[in-house]
Amino acid sequence: MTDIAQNSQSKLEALNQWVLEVARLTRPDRIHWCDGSDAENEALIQAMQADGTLIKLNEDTHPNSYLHRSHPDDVARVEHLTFVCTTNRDDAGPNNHWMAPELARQQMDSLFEGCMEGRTMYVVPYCMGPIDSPLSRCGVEITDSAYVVANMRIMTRMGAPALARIERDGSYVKGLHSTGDLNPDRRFIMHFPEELEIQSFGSGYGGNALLGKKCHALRIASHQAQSEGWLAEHMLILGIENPKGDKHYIAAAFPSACGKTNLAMLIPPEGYVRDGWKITTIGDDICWMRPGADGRLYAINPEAGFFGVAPGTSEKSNPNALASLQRDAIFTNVAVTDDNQPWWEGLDKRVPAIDWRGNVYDFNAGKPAAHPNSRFTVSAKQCPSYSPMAEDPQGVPISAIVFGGRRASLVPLVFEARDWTHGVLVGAAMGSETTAAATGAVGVMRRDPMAMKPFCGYNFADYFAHWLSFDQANAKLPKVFHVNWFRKGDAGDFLWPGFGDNMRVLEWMLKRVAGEVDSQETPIGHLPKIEDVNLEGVELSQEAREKLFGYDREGWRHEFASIGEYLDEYGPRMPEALKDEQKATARSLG
Ligand code: SAT
Ligand code: MN
Repeated sequence: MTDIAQNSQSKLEALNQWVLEVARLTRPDRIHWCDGSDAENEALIQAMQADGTLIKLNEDTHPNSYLHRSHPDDVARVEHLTFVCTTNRDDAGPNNHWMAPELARQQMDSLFEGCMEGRTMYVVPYCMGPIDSPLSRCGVEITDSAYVVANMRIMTRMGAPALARIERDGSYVKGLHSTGDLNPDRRFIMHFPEELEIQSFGSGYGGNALLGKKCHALRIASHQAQSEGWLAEHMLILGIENPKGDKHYIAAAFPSACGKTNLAMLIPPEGYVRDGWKITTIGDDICWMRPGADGRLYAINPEAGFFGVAPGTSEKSNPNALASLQRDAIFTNVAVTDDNQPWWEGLDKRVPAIDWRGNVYDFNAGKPAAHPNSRFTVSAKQCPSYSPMAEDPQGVPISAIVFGGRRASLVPLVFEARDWTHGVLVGAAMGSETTAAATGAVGVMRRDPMAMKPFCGYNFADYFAHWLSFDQANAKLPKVFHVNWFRKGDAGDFLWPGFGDNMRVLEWMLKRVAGEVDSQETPIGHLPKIEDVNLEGVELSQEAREKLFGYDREGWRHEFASIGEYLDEYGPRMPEALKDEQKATARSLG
């Protein structure tokens, strides 16, 4: 045996040892190493149909597609049960729930003890990002849920190629998951960023259970990125091509269920399509980026699929998503029609027969038929706008970074940050009204810096310092913008049409990137001159024009006082440069 072969064998040996150790603790009946093959997937789907985990949908309208109904108490991420377990509490920061690693391990060991008796333990090797990209990172998820395996196969590069890369790299994130008994009182999502480990117990749902997604690609990866000089962000990535054929890429951060998937798959308004504008999709949720040799930031989408919010997805709001969902999809907690097609609020005018819990749907009860956080899981390759550049190992160069929240009042349609430091403040100060993607009250305004509040694996003060550190002499950083598609008028109606018309805002950003238009200078940043935004074909009331393109000094004065208080919550760790930026803006607001 050559040295290299010995070496690689010993790398997998460590993985074998860990798998056996977990098996000793959890006592499964069987261990299955997933290779990601079609045959394996078919067998899993068969077994899940037999035990009721999956229900086959209408084969004529939705070939090879299935419905999964999760436990009614297990329908969203559980932020209050999600912990970052660093040795020092301050390293996790006030933005995370913290538990001492030793205590967390003890607690999790007692939950995992014997939990897989009678079950199969699946070993799922996966790669986040294109298999051959230097920006990609691997993980192994051990789980007792076949539903998780089927979803991981769509959401990541899962199976044999990932295992081969793990053998080459020698390092990977260890994730251990069990649905346990789905008791919300025995549910925890623990992260050990210093050891690259995740332990999740008691939930089978989305971000709690598909460990490659929020747990690895955001919480663990953000921590890893801080020490390795890159960024792991809650951002979509889209490509935009103008009629001259120039291509730009934009990364945009919005909280969960605020339209990232819709923006990533945007279809431009008619006039734009006629003129030759094109939008392509690289990713809809997560972006890993790092500076390239030319000083620009290069980004990859670590995921291979979409785990999108179903309600509101329609032919009008997102035809590309709908087209992606016509086959080979897994639906979770949607309703079904009488001919067994998946259905959700906002899809069309049909009335479904069965609600998301599996009960006969009572239209008169006034409750939604699909759960507000019901989801579809589908391969990104099925999306008509999916870009082949998403497979490029080098990633795509980012021209603009966009931050956005759901703000009914105050925040205008779009503004541009003065420079990188101001841009970091704009991201740090992001606020948004909460959505159904996490359990808890919906519609409450909270600070959600860079849409990372639930996902940053370390102290936000250090995270902002890390962002600031990219401003180097040779850096060619993207311009930073803030948008708000959700501004409401006095009558409570949305003032901006959104969806495809958001293209008009993206076009203005590109004009700014190219230096083609100037702007209105205000203390909060550069606002567009309304004549520089193409509004041909959109009807905007006087109120809409004023609120979308104006700024309310008095309101912003209050906002900046509240931003200052927010930054102070992080104490002396908060970078001075960011506090200075906040103070300077507050001063210029008078
Ligand atoms: O549940 S997930 O975290 O996977 C989806 C989301 O909340 O964005
Ligand atoms: Mn998300």
